[in-house]
Amino acid sequence: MTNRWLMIAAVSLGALSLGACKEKAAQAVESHPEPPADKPAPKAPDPAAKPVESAPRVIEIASKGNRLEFDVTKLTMKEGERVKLVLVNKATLDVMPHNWVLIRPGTADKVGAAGQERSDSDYVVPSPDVLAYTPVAKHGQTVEVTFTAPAAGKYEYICTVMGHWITMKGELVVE
Ligand SMILES: [Cu+2]
Repeated sequence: MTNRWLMIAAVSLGALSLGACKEKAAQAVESHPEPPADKPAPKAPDPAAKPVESAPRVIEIASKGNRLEFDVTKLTMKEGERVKLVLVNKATLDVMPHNWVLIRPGTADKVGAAGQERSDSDYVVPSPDVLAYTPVAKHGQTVEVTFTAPAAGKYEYICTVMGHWITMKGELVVE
């Protein structure tokens, strides 16, 4: 009998101490949370770093709904200025793709005629008359081109898609 009681006592004690151990372990985890993952300290700006080239000025221009016109027909830039020209095609018809092509003055017919059927190359045939151009934007799409404004003077911009340049045009003045 005595032995049996001892055994029961021992087993109970074991169970108790096991439970206590588990509790302790749980407490240990709670009171000693994982150290935070190593995060690199935020870098202070390096005074010796080269100045970042300033962001280009963003100029937005759009088609006038389904009309063959730009909503802005006169732009002004400063010579040497970096510009990001953003073209939004607001047409709702899928037969109305557009682009924005900056050209030397007086070359609209020449550049327009050269590119009007060239759907394979954004309706543009590069030449010295073409100073900058966006890819073609389908209806609802937005395209852009970043370039440096040319020497002071007057320029023209047109859409060269399928004859649009007859009415889809504007003037750029570079000061
Ligand atoms: Cu167009």
